Amino acid sequence: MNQTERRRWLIDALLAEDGRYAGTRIPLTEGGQKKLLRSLMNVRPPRENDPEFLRVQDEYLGEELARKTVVRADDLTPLRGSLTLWQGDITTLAADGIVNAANSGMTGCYSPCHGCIDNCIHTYAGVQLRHDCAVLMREQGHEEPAGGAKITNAYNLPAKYVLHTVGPIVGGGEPTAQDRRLLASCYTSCLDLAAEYGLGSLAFCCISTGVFGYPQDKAAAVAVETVEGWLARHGSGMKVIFNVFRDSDLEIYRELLA
Ligand code: AR6
Repeated sequence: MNQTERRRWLIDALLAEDGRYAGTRIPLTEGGQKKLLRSLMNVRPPRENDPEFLRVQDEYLGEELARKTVVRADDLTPLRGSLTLWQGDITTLAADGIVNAANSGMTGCYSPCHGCIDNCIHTYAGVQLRHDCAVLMREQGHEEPAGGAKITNAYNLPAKYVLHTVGPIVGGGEPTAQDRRLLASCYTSCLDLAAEYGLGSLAFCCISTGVFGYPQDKAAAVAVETVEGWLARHGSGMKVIFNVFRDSDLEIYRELLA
């Protein structure tokens, strides 16, 4: 199969899973088909996956990744100690671990083609990620509290592992002392887990500063202070990458790390 055939095969397979999709018209353009495929993946409940589906999906996502520029964490130059700053899409970063800003359900974002990092990570990792998260959540038996962390394989992403953490919901106002504690705890929980798994590099996104509305500058200050404190306390040389997406965050972190 070529890439177009794989995409059509995956769309057909996902449409066939749910009777409500009967009669869905498949767009003719590549862009339209990509959007439909991503949407179908985003809304799909976690489930055991058919090996044939996984084979085609993994070939498809592997080829999509091959068309992107992947940045290796090892090639990034730290700014201060082992603290590194990098702007870009975290799904194109080859680090030992990347941090996902998850929600308390912890099985990804179900809103079709939503612009959050959770949606992006689950889309390009593949459907195995949601299944693994669902298994972890079933074992846990309750929603994920803010400030903790869980680790899974990264499947079709260039990273080795995804660390999932739920940040505090602030909604744009002044963060409380508890919000600050919870955000700091997201960073330390991820670092603890990364150390436990022996990761040499870990990329943090700007947790809570998108949909959850933690003011960007205040969140960045917590992030840098917490990570620096943790590295010093543990005498750790782990390469920590602050992964920013927006230009405004790039400016904020540049100043903090100057
Ligand atoms: N690569 C790196 N950073 C990204 C990417 C990407 N591909 N996409 C977005 N960001 P958000 P939150 C940045 O909203 O505030 C989800 O729906 C983005 O610019 O993704 O913790 C979850 O399921 C921002 O700086 O996470 C939760 O319901 C940062 O990632 C909720 O959002 C975090 O923004 C969590 O909200």
